[in-house]
Amino acid sequence: MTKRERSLEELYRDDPERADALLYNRKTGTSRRGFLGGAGVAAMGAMVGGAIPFSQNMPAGFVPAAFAQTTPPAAPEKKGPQLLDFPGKDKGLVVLGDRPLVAETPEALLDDDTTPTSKFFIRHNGNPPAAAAAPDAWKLTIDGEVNKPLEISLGDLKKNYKPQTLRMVLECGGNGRGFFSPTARGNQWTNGGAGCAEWTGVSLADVLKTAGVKPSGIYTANYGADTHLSGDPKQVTLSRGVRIAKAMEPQTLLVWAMNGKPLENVHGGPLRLITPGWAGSVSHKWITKITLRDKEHDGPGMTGTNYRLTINPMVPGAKEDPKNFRILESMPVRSIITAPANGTKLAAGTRELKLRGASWAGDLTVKQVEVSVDFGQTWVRANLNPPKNKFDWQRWTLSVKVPSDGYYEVWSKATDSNGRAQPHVAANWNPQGYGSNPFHRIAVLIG
Ligand SMILES: Nc1nc2c(c(=O)[nH]1)N[C@H]1C(S)=C(S)[C@@H](COP(=O)(O)O)O[C@H]1N2
Ligand SMILES: [Mo]
Repeated sequence: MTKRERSLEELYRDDPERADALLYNRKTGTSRRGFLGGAGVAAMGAMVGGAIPFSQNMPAGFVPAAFAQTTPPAAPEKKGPQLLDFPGKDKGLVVLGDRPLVAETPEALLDDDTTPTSKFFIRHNGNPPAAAAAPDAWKLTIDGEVNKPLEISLGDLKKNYKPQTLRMVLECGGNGRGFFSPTARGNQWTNGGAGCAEWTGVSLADVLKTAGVKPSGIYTANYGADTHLSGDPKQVTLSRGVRIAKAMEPQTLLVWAMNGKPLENVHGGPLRLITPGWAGSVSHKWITKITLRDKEHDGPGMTGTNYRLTINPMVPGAKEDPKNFRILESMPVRSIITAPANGTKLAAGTRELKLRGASWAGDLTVKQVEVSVDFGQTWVRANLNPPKNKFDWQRWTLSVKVPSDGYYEVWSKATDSNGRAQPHVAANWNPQGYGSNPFHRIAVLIG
């Protein structure tokens, strides 16, 4: 790669519109409207490492997946992603923050039907408590708008209620945030703030029935044993809740086991809530208390622009109108390509790509997943598995033909059961970057 091409690549990262204009103007010397051609294609090909068979479909201002910034380094001074070093965790997880610890799972590590605990993402907001010495003695309190406040041990939860095991997606509310332009505040997740594990526990609804929720109990408030980063014991790290209807869904579980093993401390063990389909922050870890409230909860994480989407689109950076926000509840539809990995090089002469992936859609199911290898001109429908149970993800597979050696991008796009598809780029910008679910794109080089 020549010096000039390298700096063009840098320009692409910083200012794709200008980089694109440069490439295009080399041929036409005029406006950059239309398609990339001639010298522009050659320069782009040199950057991505091969001829681009479908270059005529590349739109202006397009940043190739080969050097789109998909895993931003946590520390700007470090080149490339910072990898996680944590007992029991895969070394391929990418650290987005170390105080509190936040780590995501690159898409290619989400290739298992059930995400192994070793590959499951981590999102702490405060300091986790010490691992419980006697898990079954862990106590959960239910109080507030109930007839009979209760305190129950984990041991009694296991004994007195009917356990069930469900495979369900847990996804951080900020998943996809890193795709927003301009940058939104918070951890710059790509698609890896999600995983799908087997969770064992009891329905929260069954326990709430014992306590007898009064008609005035319309919202929950969750509290856990982690402490505030400041060290101030009076400050609460995170306290979110949900409308009573979601709390009462049979799949909203008090969980003590993950993938058949006692729930690890890092994932909220010995006891956590899993509120599937909704932003991960309502799946409280190290849970100690659920208070029933007679109004929407207002704990840390519930107010301002926290876990909120805009009602009408806003101009990035404009003054925030509190009336224009609503709480993020169900997560939007998403698909990922889990094989091959982004940047895979295949032998010359390869004419078929064997693809695998996953897709999910919050409270909904996925109706279809489509794949394009020609920058979106044509789409092919993937084979899509049904979910094993409600809130499970749906794995997909597809074999696609390619006409020649060169640089390809594989794009995946899922559509939910209400007919909503993933957008081309992150849409509906909001200050804290929720709801970003653009197509997943990977680069593949043949020859
Ligand atoms: N007590 C407590 N629960 C919590 C959090 C937390 O910081 N403290 N983080 C939440 C967020 S934002 C997410 S995305 C999930 C992450 O769960 P995991 O670390 O097991 O992947 O836990 C949620 N539950
Ligand atoms: Mo999260």
